[in-house]
Amino acid sequence: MTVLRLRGFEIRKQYLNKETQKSVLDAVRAVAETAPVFSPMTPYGKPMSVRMTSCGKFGWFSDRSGYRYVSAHPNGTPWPRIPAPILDIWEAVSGVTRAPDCCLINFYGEGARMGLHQDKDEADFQWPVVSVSLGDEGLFRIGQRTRGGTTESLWLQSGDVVVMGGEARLTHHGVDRIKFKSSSLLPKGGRINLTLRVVD
Ligand SMILES: O=C(O)CCC(=O)C(=O)O
Ligand SMILES: [Mn+2]
Repeated sequence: MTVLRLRGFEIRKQYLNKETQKSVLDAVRAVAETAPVFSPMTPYGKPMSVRMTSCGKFGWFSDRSGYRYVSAHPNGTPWPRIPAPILDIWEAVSGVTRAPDCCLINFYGEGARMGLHQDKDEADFQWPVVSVSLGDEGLFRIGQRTRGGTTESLWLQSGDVVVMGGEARLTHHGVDRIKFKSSSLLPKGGRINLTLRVVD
């Protein structure tokens, strides 16, 4: 395992071994059984290309009224608990003692992407966001705290864990594209990214 630092992002390459990736994947599948993935509508009225669901006290949601955290899935059921194998990763790398209260699960199928954005719907930016990548490689782009300016990109692979904290907590980031079927973890292809957050 190597640790890269890019604009304050701490990138732990190959942090999760294959076996752990599989147990995290099983945990994600169990969450998606109670809380199925859906395509959130952007406030601009276009569905996002990334499909999402969440677990924890809060889940991320978006529609015409904007981006926000909500305490139930759009189908009305409370979000499932964050499974232990996912909490273990936060405990090991976040550097904080408070537990996360949201794990956003993003599923990128072929052609899905996520534009440059800041994670800024949480109450307190002293808490880091921890990101876990599974499945196909994704081209992760890192910008600046303010909009515009230069960016740097790197490929995130299955098992990579990124800690976005400190000076990097409000840095713009996004996923330009995935290399569909570049990993064998998901037999049908696709990329899963988990972000663990402290919301309230
Ligand atoms: O998919 C990724 O690597 C990043 C996801 C992300 O930035 C988010 O969900 O806010
Ligand atoms: Mn983000």
